[in-house]
Amino acid sequence: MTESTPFPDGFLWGGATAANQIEGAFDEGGKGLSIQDVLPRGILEPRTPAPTSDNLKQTAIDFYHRYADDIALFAEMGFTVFRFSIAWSRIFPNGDDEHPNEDGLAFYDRVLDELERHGIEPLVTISHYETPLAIADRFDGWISRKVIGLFERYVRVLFSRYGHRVRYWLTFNEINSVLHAPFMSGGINTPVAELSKTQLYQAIHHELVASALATKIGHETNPDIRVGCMVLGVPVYPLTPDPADVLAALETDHANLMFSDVHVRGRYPGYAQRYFRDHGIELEVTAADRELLAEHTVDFVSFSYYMSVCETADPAKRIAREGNLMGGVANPHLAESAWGWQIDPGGLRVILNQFWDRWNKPLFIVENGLGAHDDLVDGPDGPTVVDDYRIAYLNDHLVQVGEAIRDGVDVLGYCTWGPIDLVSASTAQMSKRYGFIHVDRSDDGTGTLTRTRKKSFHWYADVIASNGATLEARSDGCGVRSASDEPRSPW
Ligand code: BGP
Repeated sequence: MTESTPFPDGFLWGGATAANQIEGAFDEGGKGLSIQDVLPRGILEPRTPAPTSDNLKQTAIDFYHRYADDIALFAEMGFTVFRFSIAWSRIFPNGDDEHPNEDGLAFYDRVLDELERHGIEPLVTISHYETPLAIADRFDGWISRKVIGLFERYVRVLFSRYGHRVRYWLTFNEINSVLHAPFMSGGINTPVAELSKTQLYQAIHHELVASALATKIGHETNPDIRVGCMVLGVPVYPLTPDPADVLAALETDHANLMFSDVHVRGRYPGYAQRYFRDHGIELEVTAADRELLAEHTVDFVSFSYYMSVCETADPAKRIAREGNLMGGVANPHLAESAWGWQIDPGGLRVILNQFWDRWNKPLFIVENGLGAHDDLVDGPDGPTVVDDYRIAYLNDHLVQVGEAIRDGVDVLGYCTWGPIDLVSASTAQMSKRYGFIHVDRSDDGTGTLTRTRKKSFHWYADVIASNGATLEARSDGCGVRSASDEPRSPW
């Protein structure tokens, strides 16, 4: 850290993606189907019985064939980390195959070669909303304990193949999202209306045990490996100071925090045990499960951050908002994106402090970004997108990361979501764009897939080159004040 920037030397700067949202080549190289192949409209509509050709993810942005050029663009921005996921169905096309698919493994060797060539640290998500479809169809996803064994087989292959060249691993993307999207997040085929709480929490328990098992195998493979959990990070504010609202916010918080509490502390917290008792949830938890959870806790906590939500105990005030899976009650103080996601840079500082105070584990922001409509225009140096709105969003969030670092929070790094335009998870659109790099593809599937640098591309390159010194604390950027104009001090 220097006077001009709070970001420590070695802070990891980069971007994050998921296989199903970028790779395409859905049936190439021996790949099997995944649950994403039957979600052509994202999570908002139910799955289809079989794959349909209107699914943009079948081609996505063709990273499978264009990875070398895309990684070169990331390197041009100065990335020091790139988060991507491995498609489980590329490695085990049917989920329970006896041997892994060598073509699938070789693809990720090539991706890692390219990252190494550019000195970019890989950050690998083992399971990012892309469970092999056969596991959903034959076992009802994570409801079945058998899936722990299938996951173990997959994880052992990944660590033995890549464990000496990948240091940072994440087990399940946004593991707490299974509460809101059981099929996408947990491969659970049973419709939500028929899914009992016991089934849902049994599936969650199996994922938590599988995550601990992956941590164990990672550490045994290579003691330098660092395994993190990955949660949907959402600060929950009471809608009003009414103590009933404060308690409602605490309960929503608990429902989310339980996942990282188990990952970090190695056991179910008291409030979770009470919830299970109060709701007649009886889980099958073996002595071996308990031991795995207790002994193989994570090295760091990673999370996505897009928004905060409000909570209230008053049903009349529950005005729902579209949101990143969690929805939530609208906050009257915040603006929102074109997709109704409320924008709250200060919430990122809040959650960084909350997580640090709670667990004292290094934190990694592995997703943050603005989904927006972009227009390609002619600039002095050729086509571009003048995405000042994206620059403002990212600037203001990064300023808050800096504030949290000044607060003493240990932050390993920051990845924007979708450094290159990709297919949206919730709506399966191309037009919901996050990237620094524009990809010529429309929602109807037309387009040349040409890559074009946006204005934000050059902005992020400067941020990285200066290790954050070029970030600007803007007056409307939320909650950044100098000590002299502090309006009040609680100290
Ligand atoms: C997170 C997912 C990502 C990503 C992001 C943005 O929940 O981990 O896969 O897609 O949200 O969401 P969306 O694509 O729906 O805009």
